Amino acid sequence: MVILGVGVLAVIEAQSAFFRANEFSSLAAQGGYLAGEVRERMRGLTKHDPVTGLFLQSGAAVGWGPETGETMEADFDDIDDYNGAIFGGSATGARPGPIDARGQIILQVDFDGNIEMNGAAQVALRNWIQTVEVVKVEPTNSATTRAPNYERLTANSDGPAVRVDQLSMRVTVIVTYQGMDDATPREMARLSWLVP
Ligand SMILES: [Ca+2]
Repeated sequence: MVILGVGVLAVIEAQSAFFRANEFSSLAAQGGYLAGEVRERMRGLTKHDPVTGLFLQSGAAVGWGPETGETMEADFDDIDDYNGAIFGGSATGARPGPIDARGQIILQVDFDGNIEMNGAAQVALRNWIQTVEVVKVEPTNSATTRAPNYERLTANSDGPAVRVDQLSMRVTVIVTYQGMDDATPREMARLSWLVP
């Protein structure tokens, strides 16, 4: 009886471990997909606003983040607009999401392929959040981050002269998942790239 008991336990344990590993790999794949969608969405954008750019006024950076009137994600037209953007979830300041490469909200679909509805409204994909971080970095050393208003008018040991809008940018998309059994969000994907 003892041996049988151990055997059954072992089988249950093995199945549980398989389920966890399987769950993790499918969540990681989904996380990677959601991160890639944001990168696709941001592909081809200029670093700073195509009309007003990024400039200094009394030492402060003007043009970092969305410009006046750029309230919806669909209005975002440069990379710095996305800094701090959250797509999905209910945190303060969060936008509808998660979003795909066209900026459309990804919908919750059941096993039969039907879009879940809440009355007449389509329900967005649950439990997933995309967060975007944008920082300025040194063109010759992307590990060195700089404040939005940083510029260097003459070359020195830090590098060549760069005006406020001439630094490189590092964009990071962090994708988290929080299922019913998760006390806190789990980071499932983190995708970073440089914009020279
Ligand atoms: Ca803009």
